Amino acid sequence: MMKENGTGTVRSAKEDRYQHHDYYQLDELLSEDHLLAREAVRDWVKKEVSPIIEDYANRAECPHHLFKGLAEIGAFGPSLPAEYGGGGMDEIAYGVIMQELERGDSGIRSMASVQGSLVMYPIYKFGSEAQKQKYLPKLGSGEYIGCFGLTEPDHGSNPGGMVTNIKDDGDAYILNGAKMWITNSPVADIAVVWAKDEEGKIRGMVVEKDMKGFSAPEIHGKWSLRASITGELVFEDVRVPKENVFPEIRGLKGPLSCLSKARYGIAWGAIGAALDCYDSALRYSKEREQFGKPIGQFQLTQKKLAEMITEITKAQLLTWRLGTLANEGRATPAQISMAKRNNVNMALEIAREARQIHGGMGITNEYPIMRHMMNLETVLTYEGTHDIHLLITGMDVTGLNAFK
Ligand code: TGC
Ligand code: FAD
Repeated sequence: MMKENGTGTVRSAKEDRYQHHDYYQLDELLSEDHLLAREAVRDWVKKEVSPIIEDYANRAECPHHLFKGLAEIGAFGPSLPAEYGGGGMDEIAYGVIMQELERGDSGIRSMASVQGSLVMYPIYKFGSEAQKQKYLPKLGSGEYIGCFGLTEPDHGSNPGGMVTNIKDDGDAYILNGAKMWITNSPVADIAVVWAKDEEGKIRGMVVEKDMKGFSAPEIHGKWSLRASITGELVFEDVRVPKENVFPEIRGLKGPLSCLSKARYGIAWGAIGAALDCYDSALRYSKEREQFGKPIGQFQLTQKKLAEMITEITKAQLLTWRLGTLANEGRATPAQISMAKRNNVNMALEIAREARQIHGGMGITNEYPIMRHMMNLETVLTYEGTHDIHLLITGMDVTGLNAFK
């Protein structure tokens, strides 16, 4: 769809003209399966996400109807075993899928991150066989929506201080407390919840939406991640059967190991948002004319674009290597922190530069830039803030802990 704006011809971003950018021919490092998975997700995003996402973000509404489609393209737990509802692929396939989803919108990638890495993964990793059989197939097929409750109103960066708690009551535990900022909670069928037992040890459990005393009110007023629904989890004497509690895992390493899985996906995903901003800015710089020539001919515009593709290429290399380490089971939490922090910050800076290249048009929803930029403010904060990940790297290289 062409649009005349009086000073030249500019295309509407709702017609998704995205083309992949691979400056260092890194696609040669991907397998046929990775490329096929990526293409399938890219096609799906162009068909199902791009035409509607600006409207949903504008109305601050979550396109729930995409859950089934996400399941069909294998976006839930791509690297989890197929017999447990996952995709049976490797960690790089998981990464390229997250990248394509976030190229569409961080909120769509969030849907997949939470479902696959924060709900299916802990049930797969820590659940009893009965819990796996009961929940994983329904989560993998999108029949159930899940959410992950770790953050509390007074305990965000420091989840170890949580006050949500369980007390033994025969064949059940009585759960009390509240969780805050929980992606998908108002629409979730089940919540993976982390709470302290009477010894102060963190335990994980599956809470079902119909359990008495459990509610999940929506949080309104977000300027970021507007096409994703966020809410609280409130527990008032909720009776959680013991069979719903993960049998073995104790301590913060339970939820933190789920976060490692999701942070890895975000490291890949953020590159998708950066690529979309770069792609739009590059095209705009060739189509938009000022002073009688395309703005892409000005050195200052070229500097912006050259630095963008340089940073994207560095992030692609970092993340590909992280993926090979993850495939070998050797990616450390600190390495994942470095990639999450670097890539999200890189994407946010690229969004800001891309907005400048689009001039005034960059602030409108004719282009995806402001939506990505606002989304990335959340991505910079959730799954561990920018500064928390810096301190994780600092701790890793010095051996000295800034948190204690
Ligand atoms: P600390 O004493 O360092 O560690 C406790 C235990 O956990 C182990 N551990 C990890 N294990 C696996 N993966 C990781 N990434 C791990 N990090 C630490 C650690 O070895 C230890 O094990 P053990 O056996 O000795 O008990 O814990 P700490 O209390 O000092 O906290 C450290 C800190 C600050 C790094 C941690 O609390 C942290 O990462 N804070 C950030 C919180 C966060 O990321 N929250 C995210 C909430 S979920 C979310 O945002 C979802 S958004 C979803 C979406 O929409 O996409
Ligand atoms: P705080 O921890 O209060 O941090 C405020 C500031 O203080 C930050 O800049 C932080 O870096 C800084 N700070 C804190 N401690 C230190 C320190 N030791 N040294 C230096 N600086 C420090 N959580 C879930 O459990 N499940 C979800 O599904 C989920 N989804 C989310 C969706 C959205 C849209 C958002 C915004 C958040 C979501 N979160 C979720 C919560 C998210 O993980 C937290 O917001 C995040 O961990 C930060 O916690 P906080 O907001 O309480 O900030």
